[in-house]
Amino acid sequence: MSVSVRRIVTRAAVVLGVLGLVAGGLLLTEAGRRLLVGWLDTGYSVQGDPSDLRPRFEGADADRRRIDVRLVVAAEGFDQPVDMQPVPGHPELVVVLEKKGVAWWLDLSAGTRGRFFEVDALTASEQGLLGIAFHPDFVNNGRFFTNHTGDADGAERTLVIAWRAQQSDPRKGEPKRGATLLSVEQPYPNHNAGQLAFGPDGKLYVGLGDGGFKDDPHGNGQNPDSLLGSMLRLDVDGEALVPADNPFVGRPGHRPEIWAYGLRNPWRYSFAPDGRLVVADVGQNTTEEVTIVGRGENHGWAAREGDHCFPPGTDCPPRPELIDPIYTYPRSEGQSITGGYVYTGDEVDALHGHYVFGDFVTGRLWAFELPPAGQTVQPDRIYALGRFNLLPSAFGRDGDGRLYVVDYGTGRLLRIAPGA
Ligand SMILES: [Ca+2]
Repeated sequence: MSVSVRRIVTRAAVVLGVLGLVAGGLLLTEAGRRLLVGWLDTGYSVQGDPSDLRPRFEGADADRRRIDVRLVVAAEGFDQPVDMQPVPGHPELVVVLEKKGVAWWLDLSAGTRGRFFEVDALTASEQGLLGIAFHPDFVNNGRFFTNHTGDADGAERTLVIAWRAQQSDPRKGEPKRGATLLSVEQPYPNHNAGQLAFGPDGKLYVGLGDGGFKDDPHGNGQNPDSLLGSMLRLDVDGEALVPADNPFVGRPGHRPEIWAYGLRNPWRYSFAPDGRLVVADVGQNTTEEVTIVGRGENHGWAAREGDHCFPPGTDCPPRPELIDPIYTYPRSEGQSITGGYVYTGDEVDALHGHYVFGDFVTGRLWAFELPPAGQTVQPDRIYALGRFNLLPSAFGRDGDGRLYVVDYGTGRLLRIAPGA
């Protein structure tokens, strides 16, 4: 090899090496950034023109059966909205939460809105004002509950607060903040979950993620002595916060608040009309999942991610006691599942009785009928609604059961309407 050729080869190797380092660094940075700050604060923005609301059917969706819908802008101008809940007793009213700590009432018929209340929320990463649930008897007692991350006793905590509205109407005056029902220290700013939901049993279900950061470093998912990585069940009406019939009451090494555990980040969940608790659990490396959560169950994280061994590629012993999801999807389809609701409205006939959900990162929406107990969703039973130019942080319902996508990216509420 001549000197000049050797020089060229050496230079080429150096250039390739530098390029490799740069590429590796970017990958590391991107991966690290996602894991450190979480999806809600990654600077993710809507891909494509947000005014174009036509669905696209790409990748696996191209071969799926479709349900023909269109998205109709029902409201806009919210700042990083993360939850939308109907106000009991007022079919035209919903409450919309902004991550930074502001709750708005919105009259969907009149198009009017106003500030309902505020909390002093931490807002880094996946922190914020993240969930609200109205008491099943809100029309008589004005009670509701919020979930936010705040600073208490010098620590970052998930706080579940009891409130009482005036005259059971968010439009009439400031609600009164009451007791702190739950205060759980958060080791990292991500994986706080955030939803609150009342079950058909009248109990309040509080999902908690594993606490962060990645790989569940404290082993919270598989530790029933930690509230993190669990679904909690609380009694907001009785003398005691913990229902006597919770599965782990009186069992040593288990927190009695826990209904089920082994969850990574149950960001959004809901109760189906048949009473089953449908949880969308956000994955880490390979798999997003929908799972039905029952009493006393272990859902596997971080021994499993979805229905695979974790870490990926490892061999893990069979553990029949771990509950597998009913549906999973891979990274090629999305990176952060947003759970929705079983559709009970009569606006979109084809969606009736289908669980509608989506992916925060890719803006894809899907639907399926919940399978019978113990069964999974068959591949030919998943319907594509399409991929849209939005970041669905949540789904919401109005008083008539119509369904909305909460778009974190542009601050819009988009009603799912029949296709044109
Ligand atoms: Ca956390």
